[in-house]
Amino acid sequence: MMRIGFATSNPHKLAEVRRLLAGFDVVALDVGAVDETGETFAENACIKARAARGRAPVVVAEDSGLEVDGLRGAPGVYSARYAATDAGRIDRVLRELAGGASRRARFVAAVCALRGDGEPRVFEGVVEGVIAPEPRGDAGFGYDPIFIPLEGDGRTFAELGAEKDRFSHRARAFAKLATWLTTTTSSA
Ligand code: ITT
Repeated sequence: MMRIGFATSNPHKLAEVRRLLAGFDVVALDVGAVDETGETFAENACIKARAARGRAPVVVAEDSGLEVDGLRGAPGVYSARYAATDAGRIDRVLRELAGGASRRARFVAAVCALRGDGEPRVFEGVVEGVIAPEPRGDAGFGYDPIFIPLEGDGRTFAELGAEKDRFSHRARAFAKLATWLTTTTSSA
Protein backbone atom coordinates (compact mmCIF):
# COMPACT_ATOMS: atom_id res chain seq x y z
CA MET A 1 0.00 0.00 0.00
CA MET A 2 1.36 3.43 -0.89
CA ARG A 3 2.41 5.37 2.21
CA ILE A 4 1.17 8.97 2.49
CA GLY A 5 2.55 11.25 5.20
CA PHE A 6 -0.18 13.71 6.23
CA ALA A 7 1.16 16.80 8.00
CA THR A 8 -1.63 17.81 10.37
CA SER A 9 -2.27 18.38 14.04
CA ASN A 10 -6.04 18.11 13.64
CA PRO A 11 -7.21 14.59 14.61
CA HIS A 12 -10.62 15.13 12.99
CA LYS A 13 -9.03 15.93 9.63
CA LEU A 14 -6.79 12.89 10.00
CA ALA A 15 -9.79 10.62 10.62
CA GLU A 16 -11.60 12.03 7.57
CA VAL A 17 -8.54 11.68 5.34
CA ARG A 18 -8.07 8.07 6.44
CA ARG A 19 -11.67 7.43 5.35
CA LEU A 20 -11.14 9.27 2.05
CA LEU A 21 -7.80 7.60 1.19
CA ALA A 22 -8.87 4.11 2.24
CA GLY A 23 -6.56 2.47 -0.32
CA PHE A 24 -3.47 4.21 1.08
CA ASP A 25 -1.44 3.90 4.27
CA VAL A 26 -1.95 7.36 5.80
CA VAL A 27 0.47 8.23 8.61
CA ALA A 28 0.28 11.49 10.56
CA LEU A 29 3.35 13.73 10.53
CA ASP A 30 3.73 16.21 13.38
CA VAL A 31 5.25 19.46 12.12
CA GLY A 32 4.66 21.44 15.32
CA ALA A 33 3.59 25.06 15.08
CA VAL A 34 3.93 26.26 11.49
CA ASP A 35 3.31 29.94 10.69
CA GLU A 36 0.45 29.91 8.21
CA THR A 37 1.39 33.23 6.64
CA GLY A 38 -0.09 32.59 3.19
CA GLU A 39 -2.97 34.58 1.76
CA THR A 40 -4.58 31.55 0.15
CA PHE A 41 -5.49 28.02 1.23
CA ALA A 42 -3.06 26.67 -1.39
CA GLU A 43 -0.12 28.70 -0.07
CA ASN A 44 -0.78 27.62 3.51
CA ALA A 45 -1.17 23.97 2.50
CA CYS A 46 2.22 24.09 0.77
CA ILE A 47 3.87 25.81 3.76
CA LYS A 48 2.69 22.92 5.95
CA ALA A 49 3.70 20.26 3.38
CA ARG A 50 7.18 21.75 2.96
CA ALA A 51 7.71 21.58 6.73
CA ALA A 52 7.39 17.77 6.43
CA ARG A 53 9.21 17.26 3.11
CA GLY A 54 11.12 13.99 2.85
CA ARG A 55 9.49 12.29 5.83
CA ALA A 56 7.39 9.98 3.61
CA PRO A 57 7.53 9.07 -0.09
CA VAL A 58 4.54 11.36 -0.57
CA VAL A 59 3.92 14.20 1.88
CA VAL A 60 0.60 16.02 1.87
CA ALA A 61 -0.91 18.84 3.89
CA GLU A 62 -4.31 20.46 3.65
CA ASP A 63 -5.53 23.94 4.44
CA SER A 64 -9.24 24.59 4.55
CA GLY A 65 -11.83 27.00 5.77
CA LEU A 66 -15.28 28.48 5.60
CA GLU A 67 -16.08 31.49 3.38
CA VAL A 68 -19.31 33.33 4.20
CA ASP A 69 -20.66 35.75 1.56
CA GLY A 70 -22.23 38.13 4.09
CA LEU A 71 -18.88 38.36 5.89
CA ARG A 72 -17.01 39.18 2.67
CA GLY A 73 -15.41 35.73 2.63
CA ALA A 74 -14.47 35.58 6.32
CA PRO A 75 -13.39 33.61 8.26
CA GLY A 76 -11.57 32.18 5.18
CA VAL A 77 -7.90 31.43 5.80
CA TYR A 78 -8.45 32.56 9.41
CA SER A 79 -11.06 29.84 10.06
CA ALA A 80 -8.96 28.01 12.65
CA ARG A 81 -8.07 31.30 14.38
CA TYR A 82 -11.47 33.08 14.37
CA ALA A 83 -11.94 32.47 18.13
CA ALA A 84 -10.32 30.21 20.74
CA THR A 85 -12.69 27.21 20.54
CA ASP A 86 -15.04 25.59 18.02
CA ALA A 87 -18.02 26.87 20.04
CA GLY A 88 -16.54 30.37 20.11
CA ARG A 89 -15.90 30.35 16.36
CA ILE A 90 -19.48 29.21 15.64
CA ASP A 91 -20.88 31.88 18.01
CA ARG A 92 -18.86 34.57 16.28
CA VAL A 93 -20.10 33.65 12.81
CA LEU A 94 -23.73 33.50 13.99
CA ARG A 95 -23.37 36.82 15.83
CA GLU A 96 -21.83 38.53 12.83
CA LEU A 97 -24.68 37.28 10.61
CA ALA A 98 -27.43 38.31 13.04
CA GLY A 99 -28.04 41.60 11.19
CA GLY A 100 -29.34 39.78 8.11
CA ALA A 101 -26.23 39.58 5.91
CA SER A 102 -26.11 36.79 3.29
CA ARG A 103 -25.75 33.32 4.81
CA ARG A 104 -24.52 31.77 1.55
CA ALA A 105 -21.20 30.07 2.25
CA ARG A 106 -18.76 27.46 1.06
CA PHE A 107 -16.12 25.22 2.52
CA VAL A 108 -12.86 25.21 0.56
CA ALA A 109 -9.96 22.76 0.88
CA ALA A 110 -6.55 22.90 -0.79
CA VAL A 111 -4.29 19.86 -0.63
CA CYS A 112 -0.58 20.29 -1.38
CA ALA A 113 1.35 17.14 -2.32
CA LEU A 114 5.13 16.74 -2.49
CA ARG A 115 6.54 13.60 -4.06
CA GLY A 116 10.27 12.95 -4.03
CA ASP A 117 11.95 16.21 -4.95
CA GLY A 118 9.24 17.10 -7.46
CA GLU A 119 7.27 20.33 -7.71
CA PRO A 120 4.37 20.83 -5.29
CA ARG A 121 0.97 19.87 -6.71
CA VAL A 122 -2.21 21.49 -5.41
CA PHE A 123 -5.71 19.99 -5.58
CA GLU A 124 -8.79 21.94 -4.50
CA GLY A 125 -12.32 21.05 -3.50
CA VAL A 126 -15.36 23.23 -2.74
CA VAL A 127 -18.83 22.57 -1.35
CA GLU A 128 -21.52 25.27 -1.45
CA GLY A 129 -23.98 25.74 1.37
CA VAL A 130 -25.77 28.05 3.79
CA ILE A 131 -25.16 28.90 7.42
CA ALA A 132 -27.85 27.41 9.69
CA PRO A 133 -29.80 29.64 12.12
CA GLU A 134 -28.33 27.70 15.06
CA PRO A 135 -25.92 24.75 15.52
CA ARG A 136 -27.34 21.25 14.93
CA GLY A 137 -25.72 17.82 15.27
CA ASP A 138 -22.71 16.56 17.16
CA ALA A 139 -20.59 14.63 14.64
CA GLY A 140 -17.62 16.17 12.88
CA PHE A 141 -15.68 19.23 14.01
CA GLY A 142 -15.19 22.94 13.50
CA TYR A 143 -18.06 24.70 11.75
CA ASP A 144 -19.86 21.43 10.85
CA PRO A 145 -22.88 22.15 13.14
CA ILE A 146 -23.76 25.35 11.22
CA PHE A 147 -23.02 24.28 7.63
CA ILE A 148 -25.90 22.99 5.48
CA PRO A 149 -24.66 21.77 2.07
CA LEU A 150 -26.92 22.78 -0.84
CA GLU A 151 -26.60 19.29 -2.33
CA GLY A 152 -27.90 17.60 0.82
CA ASP A 153 -31.33 17.15 2.41
CA GLY A 154 -31.20 20.04 4.88
CA ARG A 155 -29.04 18.33 7.49
CA THR A 156 -25.89 20.07 8.68
CA PHE A 157 -22.48 18.42 8.21
CA ALA A 158 -22.56 17.61 11.94
CA GLU A 159 -25.88 15.77 11.44
CA LEU A 160 -24.60 14.00 8.32
CA GLY A 161 -21.54 12.50 10.05
CA ALA A 162 -19.50 10.40 7.62
CA GLU A 163 -22.14 11.07 4.94
CA LYS A 164 -20.47 14.47 4.51
CA ASP A 165 -17.86 12.55 2.48
CA ARG A 166 -20.42 12.36 -0.37
CA PHE A 167 -19.82 16.00 -1.20
CA SER A 168 -17.40 17.64 1.20
CA HIS A 169 -14.66 20.03 0.08
CA ARG A 170 -12.13 17.63 1.62
CA ALA A 171 -13.56 14.59 -0.21
CA ARG A 172 -13.37 16.46 -3.52
CA ALA A 173 -9.80 17.66 -3.02
CA PHE A 174 -8.53 14.26 -1.85
CA ALA A 175 -10.31 12.46 -4.70
CA LYS A 176 -8.24 14.56 -7.12
CA LEU A 177 -5.08 13.73 -5.16
CA ALA A 178 -5.92 9.99 -5.26
CA THR A 179 -6.41 10.14 -9.03
CA TRP A 180 -3.05 11.88 -9.47
CA LEU A 181 -1.28 9.37 -7.22
CA THR A 182 -2.70 6.37 -9.01
CA THR A 183 -2.30 7.66 -12.58
CA THR A 184 1.19 9.15 -12.46
CA THR A 185 4.52 7.71 -11.44
CA SER A 186 7.14 9.40 -9.34
CA SER A 187 9.42 11.77 -11.23
CA ALA A 188 11.98 11.70 -8.43
P1 ITT B 1 -3.81 21.51 10.50
O1 ITT B 1 -2.90 21.01 11.55
O2 ITT B 1 -4.10 20.50 9.43
O3 ITT B 1 -3.40 22.86 9.94
P2 ITT B 1 -6.10 23.04 11.48
O4 ITT B 1 -7.35 22.70 12.19
O5 ITT B 1 -5.22 24.13 12.04
O6 ITT B 1 -5.24 21.70 11.25
P3 ITT B 1 -6.53 24.65 9.12
O7 ITT B 1 -5.44 25.61 9.45
O8 ITT B 1 -6.63 24.13 7.71
O9 ITT B 1 -6.47 23.34 10.00
O10 ITT B 1 -7.91 25.29 9.56
C1 ITT B 1 -9.07 24.82 9.05
C2 ITT B 1 -10.22 25.25 9.94
O11 ITT B 1 -11.37 25.44 9.11
C3 ITT B 1 -10.57 24.16 10.92
O12 ITT B 1 -9.89 24.27 12.15
C4 ITT B 1 -12.08 24.35 11.05
O13 ITT B 1 -12.35 25.38 11.98
C5 ITT B 1 -12.48 24.82 9.66
N1 ITT B 1 -12.84 23.66 8.82
C6 ITT B 1 -12.14 23.16 7.76
N2 ITT B 1 -12.75 22.07 7.26
C7 ITT B 1 -13.84 21.86 8.02
C8 ITT B 1 -14.85 20.88 8.01
O14 ITT B 1 -14.84 19.85 7.16
N3 ITT B 1 -15.79 20.97 8.93
C9 ITT B 1 -15.80 21.97 9.82
N4 ITT B 1 -14.87 22.93 9.91
C10 ITT B 1 -13.90 22.88 9.01
